[in-house]
Amino acid sequence: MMELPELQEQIGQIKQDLDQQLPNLSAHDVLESFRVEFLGRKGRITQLFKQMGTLEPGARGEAGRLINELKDHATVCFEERDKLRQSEVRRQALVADRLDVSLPGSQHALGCLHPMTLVQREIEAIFMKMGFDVATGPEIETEYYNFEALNIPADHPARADWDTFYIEGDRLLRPHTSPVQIRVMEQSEPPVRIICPGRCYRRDTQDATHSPVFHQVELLWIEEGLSLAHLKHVLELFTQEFFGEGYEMLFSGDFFPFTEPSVQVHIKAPGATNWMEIMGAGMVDPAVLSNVGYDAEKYTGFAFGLGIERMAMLRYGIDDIRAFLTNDLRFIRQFS
Ligand code: FA5
Repeated sequence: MMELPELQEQIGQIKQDLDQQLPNLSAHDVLESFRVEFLGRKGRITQLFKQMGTLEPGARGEAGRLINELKDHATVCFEERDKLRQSEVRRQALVADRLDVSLPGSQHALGCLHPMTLVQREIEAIFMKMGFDVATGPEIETEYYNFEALNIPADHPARADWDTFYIEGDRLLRPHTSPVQIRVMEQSEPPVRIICPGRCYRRDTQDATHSPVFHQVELLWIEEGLSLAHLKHVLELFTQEFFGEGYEMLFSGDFFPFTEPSVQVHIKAPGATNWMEIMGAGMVDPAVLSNVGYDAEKYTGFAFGLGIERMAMLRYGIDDIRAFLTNDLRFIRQFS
């Protein structure tokens, strides 16, 4: 039979050993051997519980209370140290992962928009503010939309005015944006108020003001009661807004099979001596209105097609259209 004081002595010894180890319990393996030594299945505290059976029954209650107290103490010590260890592991991971924000970052080269895109967007914004919608059409067109519907039959000499790239059959690369007018009118009833920006192709010899690939913006307004005065007013508002003060505008007579009367519009920059032809324009020919099923007695309207490159040249004082296509970043970056 064991006496209670003997067990109390053992408890005191175990507590002393346990407390001695506390300052060193930081690493995982030390903590683990602490747990095994005191709290494990064969640990010293578990052994104490087993010895209770050798006590007199009257002393067992007190012994159980004392051993449980010791067990609670050991458990709390273990859990606190384990928590500290885990937060230390996390801290070390954070330190190892630390980002030095004072280091120079990696540089990403910033692109910029091509002046053609900028000018096209600006033109669109001005006309959208006036109430025009933006429409687009295919760059590969048919002879019907590019010529016939625009009142230029197959044998008409005016076809030669558009030095067209033919592909095969009746397909061609559109030399102007006017076919989009027809496509839009076929799909909608008057009033029609649209602009159509896009790329065009011509077998033009390249020089300072001509390129085989260029851009136009077409405008079309069909409604009752429109006259050449409305066309002139829209153009004045537009050039004023796009160029600002000091630019002059000149109208000269011209011929297009799809407008009657037809004009060419020329612009002169402040201080310049030369006029630059920037667009063809006119009142939409009644034959074109009839081709799309509109009542030509009731509706009138006007249209124009302007060259975006030439607008940009005038605005920025660029004297050669080829600058837009040479991909010289020093040139392109000036505009963004
Ligand atoms: C036409 O293309 C007509 N479709 C314009 C039009 C529309 C008239 C609606 C009436 C009603 P023109 O061939 O003149 O017209 O061309 C119009 C503009 O496109 C020219 O003033 C010019 O600014 C531009 N342009 C024409 N060819 C070239 C080219 N090869 N390079 C650069 N710009 C060009």
